[in-house]
Amino acid sequence: MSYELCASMMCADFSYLEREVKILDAAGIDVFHIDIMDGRFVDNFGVGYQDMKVIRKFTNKPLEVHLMVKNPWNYLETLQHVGANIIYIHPEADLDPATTLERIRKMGFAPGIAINPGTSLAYVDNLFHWVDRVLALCVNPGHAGRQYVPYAGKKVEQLLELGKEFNFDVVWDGACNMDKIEKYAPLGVKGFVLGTSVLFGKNQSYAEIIQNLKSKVDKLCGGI
Ligand code: S6P
Ligand code: MG
Repeated sequence: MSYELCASMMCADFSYLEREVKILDAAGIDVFHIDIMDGRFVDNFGVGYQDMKVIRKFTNKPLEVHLMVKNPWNYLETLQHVGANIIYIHPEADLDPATTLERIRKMGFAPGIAINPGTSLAYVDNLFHWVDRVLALCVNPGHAGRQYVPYAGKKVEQLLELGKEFNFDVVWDGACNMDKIEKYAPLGVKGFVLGTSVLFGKNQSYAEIIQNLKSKVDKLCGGI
């Protein structure tokens, strides 16, 4: 069972962005997670295009973009120029999310949807046909360091079942700590977005944290 550790770049130290990217890359991060916000869909501004260009310049690993914006269609062309590989949209932020997801795939990105704690699976069920990945928000969106929403784990388990039926991967975003990874990696969650809960602002180096995490999870997932 393979899994991906994704660094939530809005939590990085932007005074040293180049160094942060290089260290995370060398430490074994699999994917760089980029939160883009418009101050309207959520009350914050995350990573900008200019920052993404810097991240792209110093890593060849996949960049997954989590668009917390209204009308995500408007952002797609620019995202091609700044090197995105995977794009998640929030269905509530788009009048016709299926058409946007279709366009995302045609443009060569892997399409995904992000599901807020307050959005039911029933609301998005016709979109599972269109995606490669589903980002399960386990905190309310917009900020790092938010509190885990207690029913999110059950929703992730339901998504894992749906993922088998519709052939998509499930990625965990928000309040992702060691306990959550140890429990949900063996259940089949593919990606874990690592933010302030486990990776950034700690007394250990990124390399130590990532190695420790990988060795624990590898044992639980059968030694891979
Ligand atoms: C939140 C955003 C996330 C956070 C990340 C922070 O809206 O989508 O990607 O940056 O979850 O992690 P933590 O561990 O601080 O909750
Ligand atoms: Mg995110």
